[in-house]
Amino acid sequence: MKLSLPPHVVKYPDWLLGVLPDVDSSYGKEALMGLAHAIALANVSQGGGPFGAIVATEEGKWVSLGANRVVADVDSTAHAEIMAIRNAEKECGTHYLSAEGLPPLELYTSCAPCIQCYGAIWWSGLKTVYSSASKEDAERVGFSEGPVTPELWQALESERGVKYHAGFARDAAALRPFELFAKAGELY
Ligand code: AZG
Ligand code: ZN
Repeated sequence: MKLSLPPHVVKYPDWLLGVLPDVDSSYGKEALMGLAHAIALANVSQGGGPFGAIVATEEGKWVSLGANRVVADVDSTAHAEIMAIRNAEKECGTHYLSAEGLPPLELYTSCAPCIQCYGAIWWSGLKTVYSSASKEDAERVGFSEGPVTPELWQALESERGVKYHAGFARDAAALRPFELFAKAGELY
């Protein structure tokens, strides 16, 4: 099992890769969340939902990107977190991101994961999750996030060892994708 860092094997559209100021750089945790916000914002202009996600190493090397493509791809599972997890697994050549030989991997998501993404995180092998905007922020513009509760996050930690940090860098940039989406996006 070999993590390819760099070069990346997953091909991304130019608009998505273009969000990264320096493809080869390491980023701090706030910067990684800033990139997730930037993906979410750019994605709205690309016909997607206001959600972005990144999988990275603890040292801040990005492994994969994800953007919500539910409407664009006609795929109810194409949430930002799931896209980032799928791409990370392709990148790492394994369906389990805690497989032997891989460094601990972290998810940065622009918004608190919905019930579907909670399930995907459960099976992914990710070690840590940082989320920024809240379930309420998403539901305010019409999304339905499902019955995700603090107890479920506790179960994820006690049974799978996943640390969850909610409300990370929930600043103006975290809310901007929802503001743009409310004016211009297609709700589903
Ligand atoms: C969503 N919530 C999150 N966090 N991410 C997505 O991609 C979503 N799509 N609908 N709700
Ligand atoms: Zn989701």
